[in-house]
Amino acid sequence: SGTTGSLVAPSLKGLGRRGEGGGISCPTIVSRSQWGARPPRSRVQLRTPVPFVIIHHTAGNRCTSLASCRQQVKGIQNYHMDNQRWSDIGYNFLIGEDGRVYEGRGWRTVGAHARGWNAKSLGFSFLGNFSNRAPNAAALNAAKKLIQCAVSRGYLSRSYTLKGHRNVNQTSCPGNSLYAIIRTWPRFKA
Ligand SMILES: *[C@@H]1O[C@H](CO)[C@@H](O)[C@H](O)[C@H]1NC(C)=O
Ligand SMILES: CC(=O)N[C@H]1CO[C@H](CO)[C@@H](O)[C@@H]1O
Ligand SMILES: [Zn+2]
Repeated sequence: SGTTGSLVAPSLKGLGRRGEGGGISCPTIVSRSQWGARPPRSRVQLRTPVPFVIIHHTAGNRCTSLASCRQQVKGIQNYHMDNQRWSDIGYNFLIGEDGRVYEGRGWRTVGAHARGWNAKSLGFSFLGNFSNRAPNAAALNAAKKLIQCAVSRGYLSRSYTLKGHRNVNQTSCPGNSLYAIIRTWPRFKA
């Protein structure tokens, strides 16, 4: 529709084609400039490859299109920077039910997503509340590809351990329904 077209800048061309991303198994990654990120106040470099990947949910609204996921991600960045007073959006990457991955702090910057674990992990967060409902197949596939992508690009150790946020802190994150799924994935260890 015209409304959607007006929200999609020329630099977003190509994002409609899934499966691109430069690597064998990398999902489509919407860069910070493509979703309209604010610059971070500061950055601490992540020492890679890290041994852990930690899965979260945002516990907010779900999104199933590029336009609605961009709005969600912008809102989360504003909340983390303005209310939490963090230097940037907390997560390394976010995953939408549009099947796309949204770059947060990215591969090379320490996140703010799991206290005590940020410097040794990548934090991936599904956009939505997955307490009573599982993410759709597009989001689950994008997350699995993102993990493979992290290994193939050398940011995540080949012998990595997968965890849910609740495994490292007192929280319901990433929601019961999503947690029940990730605990069946390769290399999960509570
Ligand atoms: C997530 O969903 C559960 C179940 O519907 C609900 O109890 C909880 O309050 C929701 N979380 C937030 C942050 O809205
Ligand atoms: C061990 C650990 O990381 N504990 C933290 C869990 O989260 C609460 C706040 O939600 C912190 O206060 C703890 O330090
Ligand atoms: Zn979490």
